[in-house]
Amino acid sequence: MNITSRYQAAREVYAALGVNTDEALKKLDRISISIQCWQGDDVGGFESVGAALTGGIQAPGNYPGMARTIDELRADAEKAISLIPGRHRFNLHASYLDSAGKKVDRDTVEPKHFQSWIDWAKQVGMGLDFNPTYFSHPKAADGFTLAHADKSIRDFWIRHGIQSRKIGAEIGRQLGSTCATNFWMPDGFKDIPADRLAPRERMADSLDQIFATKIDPKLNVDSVEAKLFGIGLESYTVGSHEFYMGYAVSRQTHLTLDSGHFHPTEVISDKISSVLMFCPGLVLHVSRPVRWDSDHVVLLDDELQAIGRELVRSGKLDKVHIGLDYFDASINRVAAWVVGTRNILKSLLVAFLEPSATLRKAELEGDYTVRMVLSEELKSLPWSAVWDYWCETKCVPVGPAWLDEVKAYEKTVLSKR
Ligand code: RNT
Ligand code: ZN
Repeated sequence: MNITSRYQAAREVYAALGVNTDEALKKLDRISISIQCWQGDDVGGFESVGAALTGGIQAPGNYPGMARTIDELRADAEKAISLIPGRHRFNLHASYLDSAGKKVDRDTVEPKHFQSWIDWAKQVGMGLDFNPTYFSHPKAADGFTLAHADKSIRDFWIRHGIQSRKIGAEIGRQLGSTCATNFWMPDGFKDIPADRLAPRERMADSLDQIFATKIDPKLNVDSVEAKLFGIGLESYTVGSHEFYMGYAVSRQTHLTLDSGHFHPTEVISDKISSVLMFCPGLVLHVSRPVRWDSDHVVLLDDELQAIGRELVRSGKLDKVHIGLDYFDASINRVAAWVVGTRNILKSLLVAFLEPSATLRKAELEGDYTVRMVLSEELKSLPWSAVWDYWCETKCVPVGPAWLDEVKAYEKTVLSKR
């Protein structure tokens, strides 16, 4: 059976449950995933002084072919997006600036250092998102940035935050698409602090200074990202979940939920509805923790499907910026981008194909048997026929065929690096 006939058969199966597959695909068409630049080069970036990766994050592995220049990273990203259905976004870190070889410190980054990225984004038809970089820098070497006890170091990082929002706003203006600027600071202690409060007060004060200037939310929205702990910062992280939930709600910023930033059995899927009730918007860093915040490639596992369902069921997708955050250096980096992005899209498709009204009705009527049995039956419905059809209509390879293209690219391009 060809792809279209398989799709037509699947359409009937879903129609019998009251689900319109054409409508589901229209909704999927509107989804943009923010693809993390840092998967392409193991969070290296392009500052002229190459600093080691710090901040309690790691990209273990040494798979050959890592992008070493901006041109290589863009070429790799273009290869990846050619294999991903739909129109997406690219998520930049400040350390990926294009300063034409000149040393530009973090507190003096400007929109002009990202102009070539904006031009590239226009050319490939993607939106951009942004992140100030509060790690891999001498002024972050002792584990503190915006919460540092030394005012001069705090001020340096405050200037970085202020500049980063200007870059975000300029990106949003030139591309005509809101830039989500995400603030994650690693600040914390390896060992038990004597004072848990003062660094948090300093962090809130620094952020207040950074966010003091209002920016049109059509151009740029600010988000803050919490974390449980980082490597070498096991005892105390200033920006914990409670800290940022409180901060984001009281200041009405967006909140970023990263799947790897909670206790090992704690999941972000259950947090989405609450954040959407109290914050103006939500940024997701979809990742996959394996025993710790290991940033493994996103797989189509139970939690990813739960995230997809919660996003769709919320009815507030317009308030959510879905981004990916993993960096695996042990496999082909282009393949890592493609498989993770296709997986989050698959999870959203499955969610769009859910007969949610029927499930809610069963729940309201107390018929938990129907709720459970129907949910189980949905797992084996032919959603993959709908997915394949979508890939074909978007002119990207169907099924595992995309891997052949990545392998050919590895042979002709990556292996020559
Ligand atoms: C670190 C955070 C942060 C980074 C990126 C590179 O734990 O998840 O979002 O991964 O900014
Ligand atoms: Zn993250």
